[in-house]
Amino acid sequence: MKFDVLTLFPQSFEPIKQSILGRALEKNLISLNLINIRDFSKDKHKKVDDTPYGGGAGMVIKPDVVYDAYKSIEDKNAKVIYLSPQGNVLNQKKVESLSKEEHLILLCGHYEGIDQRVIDEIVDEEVSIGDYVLTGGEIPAMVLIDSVSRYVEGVITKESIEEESFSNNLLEYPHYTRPEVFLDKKVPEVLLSGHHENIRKWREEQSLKNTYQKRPDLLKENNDMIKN
Ligand code: 4GN
Repeated sequence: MKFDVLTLFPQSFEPIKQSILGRALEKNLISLNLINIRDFSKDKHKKVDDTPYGGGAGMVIKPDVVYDAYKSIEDKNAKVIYLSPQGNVLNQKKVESLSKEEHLILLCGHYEGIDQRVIDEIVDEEVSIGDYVLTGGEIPAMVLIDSVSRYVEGVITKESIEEESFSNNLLEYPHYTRPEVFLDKKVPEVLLSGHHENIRKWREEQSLKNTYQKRPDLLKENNDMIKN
C-alpha cells in the first residue's frame, strides 16, 4: 500500500513512523511519501494562500500550488482523498475497503480551506474522521493511514484483525495477563481452565455484554443487518 500525502506540514507525520507502522515502513509493506505543497509555490516568498473572494475571515490555499503538487505524483489510478469535516465519516467497514486500494493520495487542508476548484478537479472522495473541526487535515490523514495499514498483509497478524472490536460489529472482550492476582482482583477463572470452548463462549458473552452496556447502537446495527 502506497500513501502519498499533500500537506503544508510534512513534519507532523513523525508520530506514525514509530512502533508497528515504523516496522511496516522498514519492511516496505507500506510506503509513506510526504509532499510539501509549499515546494510548488512559484512565488518568491513561497506564498501558498490568499484572502477569500467575497471577504470573510482567514486565508484560502491557492488552487494552482495544490494542483502542481498533485501533478508531481504521476499516477492516474491513485484514489485521491480530501480529509474534511464535510466527508463521509470513517468507520471500520470504510477502513477495510480503502485497504484494498493500491495507492492513496491524501490531501490535507489548513486555514479556512482549499480553493474549491482544485478540490472538484482532483478529489475522488472526501473523508471525515468524526463530527468535529480540527486546525488541519494532518491528524485525520494519520488516523486514516494507521487504521488502513492494519489491514495490509503482514502489518499485524490476521488473528488480531479478526478478534478486534468492530470486526463483527461488536466490542472486544476484556484482556488479562500476569500477575494472576492484582490489587486483590483475580483473573476470571475460566481463562486459567485451559478449556478452549468455554473460553470462546465466555469471550463471546463478554463481547456482547460490553457492546450492550457501552454501545447499544451497534447491536441495533447488527439487528438491522439481519433483518435486511
Ligand atoms: C478534517 C479536517 C476535521 C476533519 C479538519 C475531520 C481541516 N477538521 N473531522 N480540518 O475529519 C478547513 C480546511 C478545515 C481543511 C480542514
